[in-house]
Amino acid sequence: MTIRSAEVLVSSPGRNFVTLRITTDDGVVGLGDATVNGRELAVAAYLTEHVLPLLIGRDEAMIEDAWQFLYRSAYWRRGPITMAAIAAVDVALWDIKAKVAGLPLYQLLGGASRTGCLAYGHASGTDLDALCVSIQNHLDQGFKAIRIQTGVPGLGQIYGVAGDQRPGQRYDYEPAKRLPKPAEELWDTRAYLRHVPGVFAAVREKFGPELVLLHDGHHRMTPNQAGSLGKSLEPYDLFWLEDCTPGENQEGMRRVRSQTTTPLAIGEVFNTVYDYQTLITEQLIDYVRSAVTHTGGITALRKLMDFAAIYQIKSGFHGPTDISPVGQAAQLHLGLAIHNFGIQEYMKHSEETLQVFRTSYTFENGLLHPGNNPGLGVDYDDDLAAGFEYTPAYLPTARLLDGTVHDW
Ligand code: EZ4
Ligand code: CO
Repeated sequence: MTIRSAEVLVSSPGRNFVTLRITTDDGVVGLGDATVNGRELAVAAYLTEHVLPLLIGRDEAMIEDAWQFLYRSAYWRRGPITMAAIAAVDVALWDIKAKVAGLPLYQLLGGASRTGCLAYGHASGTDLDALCVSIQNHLDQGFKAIRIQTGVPGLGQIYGVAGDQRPGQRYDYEPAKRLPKPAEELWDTRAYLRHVPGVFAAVREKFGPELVLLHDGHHRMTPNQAGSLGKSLEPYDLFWLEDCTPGENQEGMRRVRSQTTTPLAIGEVFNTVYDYQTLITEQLIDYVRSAVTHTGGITALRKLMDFAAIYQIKSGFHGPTDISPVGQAAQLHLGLAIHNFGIQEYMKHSEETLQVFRTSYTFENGLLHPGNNPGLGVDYDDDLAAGFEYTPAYLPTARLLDGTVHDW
């Protein structure tokens, strides 16, 4: 068979998504996710202008060859836009291969290594009481692992904390509320560092020692501040502290690692294995945060995870709602199959999103499972998608109290 057509589908069912659909001359359809939150049309153009014309007529079964060709023939290497475009092609071709085989994709990746993928949800509250309500909601939904974020006294709205505390309101669909420019938030790292350990103490006191707790620092600390926070959180037994400092300075993580035994997770903004080279070989992290969508697809992330396995580093794939259900399904198949699976981030998509993307993955007793339909197990409804037009939407941006732009 060969690739007959490929289309880039941009839609906004609840939030913006870029989806690639590849169809073979036999009519087999594969889907890939190419969504880069806040920069969606850059990937759409990269695919439409520079990748799609190269796909038509290729043998869709030659996935490794397609990956190497798209990575090496571009001359320009790496970067989030390129790697998301390659990921979309890669995942769509894996979807096709598994459908042709009549198997769920995880079977082609070696089969299931576990009954399901431990998932963590996002609890948040502007204050401790609201946070505890949010944690209880997650426990009621069956979550066994929960990320907790709270407001900081003296600061207003902070990313990762629901602004609207009424039941059913969520912060994650369109954090910038579809403004033409990113919303600005105030940030003060010292105030944050003073506040967070007390929150963990109170949550441990109320919910007990067994609950798996995580926290995201969103790149806002220096390595020294991160080491200090990690140390002060040790009594509360975190599953991980995520993005405690910008990870692109890989050597900076040596400083953090030498200060604390709190497990560390990094990499949701990385796009290749090279971003992790020092972090992995020096065992400076415990979990790889990459998403299939932003790291060149299943082909690349599986190799990255095999490299990490040698150093006892596990997966913790990025799974916010800006990873489409196609991207989430792909990493559930990979997570189910690899030996060094750690945990999977899981924020349920909005009803609109799940109308357009029909999924077959399940969430039960705290575990996600990709389902047993052939391929990825996700279908895309064009008619419904047509009702949700793309609208620019940005993540918020952070400034220090004196107006200085800070790390996001
Ligand atoms: O801010 O998905 O761990 N999860 C996160 C996410 C990211 C957004 C960025 O697109 O940090 O909520
Ligand atoms: Co994060």
